[in-house]
Amino acid sequence: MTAPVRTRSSEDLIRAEGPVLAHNYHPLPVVVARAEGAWVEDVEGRRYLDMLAGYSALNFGHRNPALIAAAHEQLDRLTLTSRAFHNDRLAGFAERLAALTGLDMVLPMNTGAEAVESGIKVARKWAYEVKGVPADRATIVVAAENFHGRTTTIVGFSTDETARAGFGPFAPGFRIVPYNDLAALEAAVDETTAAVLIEPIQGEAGVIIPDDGYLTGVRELTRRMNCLFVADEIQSGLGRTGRTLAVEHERVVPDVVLLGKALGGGIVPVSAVVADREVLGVLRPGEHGSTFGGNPLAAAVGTAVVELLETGAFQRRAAELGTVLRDGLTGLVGKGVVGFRARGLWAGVDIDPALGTGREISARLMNEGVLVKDTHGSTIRLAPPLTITEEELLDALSTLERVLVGAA
Ligand code: IF1
Repeated sequence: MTAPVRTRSSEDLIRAEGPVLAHNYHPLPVVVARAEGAWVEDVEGRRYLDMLAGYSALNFGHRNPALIAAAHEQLDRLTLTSRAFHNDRLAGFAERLAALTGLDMVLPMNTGAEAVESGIKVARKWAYEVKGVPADRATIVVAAENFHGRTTTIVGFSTDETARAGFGPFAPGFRIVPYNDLAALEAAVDETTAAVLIEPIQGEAGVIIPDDGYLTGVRELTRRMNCLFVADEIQSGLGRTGRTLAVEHERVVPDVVLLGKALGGGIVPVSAVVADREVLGVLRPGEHGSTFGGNPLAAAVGTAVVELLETGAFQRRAAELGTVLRDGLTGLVGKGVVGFRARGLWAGVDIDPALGTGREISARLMNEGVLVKDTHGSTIRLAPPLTITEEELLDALSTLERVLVGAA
């Protein structure tokens, strides 16, 4: 990394945002100017280990050479056509993504929320056309503490008041049940149910991993009750947990898999609904779409992402380094960590509230050169790029230990 041309300081840039940028975020006071692999560098040239990785959008690291090369090559040839015409990158992307997930068909979109919205539309259409639910009566069962995005429909079935309050009225047709509770799910599913929509691991809720058997139970229940199992793998999928999909930990195959974040290689927003033909086949021309969905640049980057995952190397790495992460966190329990949940290279770490809020701990880690993000209360989440080295990971863990000892 070469020295940045410094025109405005971090402080100045943060101050300048105030009057001109909507205040829908409260970022840590670090202004990132460049990045490579697991490292980012701020305007002043200070380096930080990125232990958030864009909420898993950067699973393959910042500026992964294979992905950057695919993007460059595509930028020099063709960037956008709209779906009014075919483009030469889309068929290959869909073929490979379908094969990677073991499902038949792909509906390309852009952001995660769009994939969720698209999954909801497809599930409802399936309910009316295939299951025979009376018009406009379809219901979708979701879990409490879910996070599926920020659109009006999606925040309407959130249980987080900060995400919801002030944005109603909300779309009807959703039932909320406790997560990880098969009996509650069974009680909520009936002949109107189009789908059960859940995260296989709840990210925003604090990396909540359901009990063994929950996903299998959801699969059996949805099959028995003739409704779709829609798995939001937008954050959990594409290598993060040590498998291509988090549902693979229970060898479960959902009817619909929602993908996003890492599918765009940290370069462009790329999301997708992946499903079998009986489900995605309900869409006909004009019923759904997007100007940017399936654009050649997105398809080229997405194809390169799938190629990386086809090797299995990133999933293996996440599993192997996941053991290092788990061991490291186990060693911190009782030393400022009150508990944690981890799978692969993904952990929610509950810090002793006496030591500070998650935000305060995150700020102290930032000052020590490690970037993380808090969730609710005193929980921080760790999700480094899957390309992080063992040494870097151990370094981040010892920085966490130092910060916790310093806070005690
Ligand atoms: C923000 C959280 C992470 C997601 C799942 C769909 C989406 C997300 C499982 C929507 C998005 C985000 C978005 C980002 C913060 C982030 C987040 F803390 F809010 F929950 F990652 F943990 N399904 N997650 O996690 O995808 O439309 O954003 O592409 O909203 O600030 P998107």
